Amino acid sequence: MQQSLKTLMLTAGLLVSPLITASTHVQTEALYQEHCASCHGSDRLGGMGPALLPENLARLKKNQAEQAILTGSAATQMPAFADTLSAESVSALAEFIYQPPAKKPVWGKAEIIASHLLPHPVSTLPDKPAYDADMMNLFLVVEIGDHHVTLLDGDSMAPIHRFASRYALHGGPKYSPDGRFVYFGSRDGWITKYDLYNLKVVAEVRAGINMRNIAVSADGDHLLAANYLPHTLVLFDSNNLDLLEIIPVENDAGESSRVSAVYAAPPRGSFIAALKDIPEAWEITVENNRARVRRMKTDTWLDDFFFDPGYEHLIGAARDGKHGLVIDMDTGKTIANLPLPGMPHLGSGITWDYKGSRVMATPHFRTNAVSIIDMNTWEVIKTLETAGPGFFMRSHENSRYAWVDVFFGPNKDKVHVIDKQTLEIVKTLQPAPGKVAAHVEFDRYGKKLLLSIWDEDGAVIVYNADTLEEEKRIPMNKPSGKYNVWNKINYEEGTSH
Ligand code: DHE
Repeated sequence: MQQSLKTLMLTAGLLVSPLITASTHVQTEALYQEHCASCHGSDRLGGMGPALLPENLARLKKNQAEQAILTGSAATQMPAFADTLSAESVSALAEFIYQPPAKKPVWGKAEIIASHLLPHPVSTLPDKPAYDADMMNLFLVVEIGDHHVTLLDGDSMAPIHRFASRYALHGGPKYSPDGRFVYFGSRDGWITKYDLYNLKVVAEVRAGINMRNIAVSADGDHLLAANYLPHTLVLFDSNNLDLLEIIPVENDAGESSRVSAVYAAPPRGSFIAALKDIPEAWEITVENNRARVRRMKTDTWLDDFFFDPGYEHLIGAARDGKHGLVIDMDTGKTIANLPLPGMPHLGSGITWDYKGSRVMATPHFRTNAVSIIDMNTWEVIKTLETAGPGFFMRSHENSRYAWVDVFFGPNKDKVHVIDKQTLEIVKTLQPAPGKVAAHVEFDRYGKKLLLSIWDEDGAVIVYNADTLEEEKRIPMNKPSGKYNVWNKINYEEGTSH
């Protein structure tokens, strides 16, 4: 957003002006209602702008919130208030939005149904692609810098289309089994169903106030949303996102829990949910559009999940960050305890064949390490030292390499390439010094891959997966995840599911 000279001088403290100043809570609330409520909702639950509640703002520092109020937010409708509000009012407003609301926010059946939008119902759309491309080798790139998504042709690596998304998408978008539709989830609870044939939004619905992620059933018929706020799982018919059921998440004693994440378990025809505040993992099956919950009590609170390819075992990260538990999905019993000391990020784990055995590898949030685990013996067979804690790991069945980023710390601009047969780091790349390089996704053949330069002035870099040479840079606004249709719908072993 362009800043006026006056705005710049006010921000720099070079100009003093008789601006509106709020000195009491009541005045601040009045300021909020006057200047913010039209976009962010009078109850702060969000509207055209994001929700302004403490849970939803956990990832935004207060000084960043103040800056956004003063100067606006680039590439959004958020205007600058430096010409209207005094520094004290800006601080008071920032303080105000981090306070819990006086009345506990409600997001139940009525709110969900009222939020439902159907701009282009499936039945009104032609069922042929409106453009020429290998529909199985498309990539979606989520650009979190200005909340957009770019559709890339995976053969030519050229952008086909770019469209606005809901605010702050998080988690992997999920494709329908035929790859035609994609479902996005936003941290504010919005689910968007998008038609890749016609480049149109089919339906949208808001499942919660603060949502973690969504999962689509293996048959494509149902979608389940995992919420932090309220403590619910919400089941939808995936066709037009009609609400089917709200599942309250609580234990036998009636204590409720946030849902950390929900996953589809295709071979079991079920969903698995990780609960944040109750030591239980839930398996949910849907019959006649009704959810049936099977509870597995666990020895401790488990957060981040990974599954073996047959979904016979669940591997969960213990909340203390010091180990992982392997749970037999049929008996619900813990069968192994893995020493994973640095808060493993199991959600981005991958598997491959190593000397006749299936191994899984996971980076860690708190340790400079990648752990490689034999999935038959459940032993850690190698701990690779990395240049810092990592976030995402990726490979492809046809590639001899696995890629892991160094997301945190002074080496955040580096990416390691691991040889899957020697289990050694064979190359470390630093494609854009000073800028985070993270999250890789391969094309359907495992021949090329995309890496994000995670910056507003960033890019997606195309590499040759064999020579590891850079082929192309496509400028993008803070690209985060990339998702290849073929890899995702075929549950490719090197990608997230
Ligand atoms: Fe994520 C996936 C949890 C912070 C970007 N993240 C996931 C998933 C979970 C998760 C459970 C798998 C869901 C799925 O794909 O359906 N993420 C968490 C956290 O608990 C954590 C650490 C804290 C939080 O505030 O939520 C967290 N995540 C982040 C970020 O800070 C990232 C880097 C930037 C952002 O957009 O918020 C981030 N998470 C991602 C991405 C995926 C993801 C890009 C999808 C990865 C994939 O390849 O599928």
